[in-house]
Amino acid sequence: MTTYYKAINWNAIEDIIDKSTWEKLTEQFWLDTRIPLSNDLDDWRKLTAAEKDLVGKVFGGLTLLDTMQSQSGVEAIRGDVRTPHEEAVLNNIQFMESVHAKSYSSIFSTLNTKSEIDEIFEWTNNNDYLQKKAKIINEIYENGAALQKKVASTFLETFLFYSGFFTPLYYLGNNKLANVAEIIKLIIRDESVHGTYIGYKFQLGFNELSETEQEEFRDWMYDLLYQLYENEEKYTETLYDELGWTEEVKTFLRYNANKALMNLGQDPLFPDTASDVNPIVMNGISTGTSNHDFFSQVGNGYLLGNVEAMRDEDYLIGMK
Ligand code: MN3
Ligand code: MN3
Repeated sequence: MTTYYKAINWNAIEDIIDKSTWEKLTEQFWLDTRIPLSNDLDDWRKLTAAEKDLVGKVFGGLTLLDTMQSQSGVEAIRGDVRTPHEEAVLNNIQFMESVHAKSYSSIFSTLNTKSEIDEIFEWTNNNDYLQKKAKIINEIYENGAALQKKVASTFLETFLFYSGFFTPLYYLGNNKLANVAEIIKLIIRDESVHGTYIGYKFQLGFNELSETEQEEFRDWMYDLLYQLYENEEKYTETLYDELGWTEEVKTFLRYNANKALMNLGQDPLFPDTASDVNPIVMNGISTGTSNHDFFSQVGNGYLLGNVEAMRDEDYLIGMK
């Protein structure tokens, strides 16, 4: 038997979502080094010790999650691609996960001393709730079926990050730490595309299951989400009780858990909607760079799906 090695042909697209996602992701490429973080130092000095401690811990937790996505998260779903273009999109996603993980270190090196940074990483690498969420997700990445891995990835991207994102968005809404928040908004913009894309690929596979299989899978998926949510509640309490923000953060978590289910084409689990979330935080999400909701402008359909097929004329425009 001869093995044929196949060259990727971007002129024979099997799934237009691969192409439009590639274009979206490359268009919104960014690097942490281009954000003037030191402009936030005046704001930083005015925060209380408890607030500074919170900021360090939420970014420590986010660093752990983005590290995981850049290392095992993308690798876990790479083996199950449906098209060669999907793998190219995953390459982009994986690199950006490394940019995300690195960007928190840029924030630390601007705001914190060397010994504070060491303490943050020590805390992150030993916090029970953080370690538990990393373990739950990673075990699915290692041992789960193809569709289960995509669910784990989408839950992480569209839900588990938000206990951490709440803090910088809250400060942004209060006109504080604007450059730190700019980085977070760029990350959220990326995660929004990642969650939608992987959720879309999930739906293609899910729709191929029989009704009984779908029902069984749904039970597993909702159990997992609830297990993660319970852990997230405890994590939120340890972080936010001291400042009295816990209940607001939990509302934000439930709202984002529903968005994760929406990305997977499923019904919401919680009654919370955008109007229940602290408007200061929603405002932080929707201003400036951020395009957080650009996929949901058309309900739970995909704006990506509205992309018009390219015609021959489109390719000729730039050549005239
Ligand atoms: Mn990321
Ligand atoms: Mn991501």
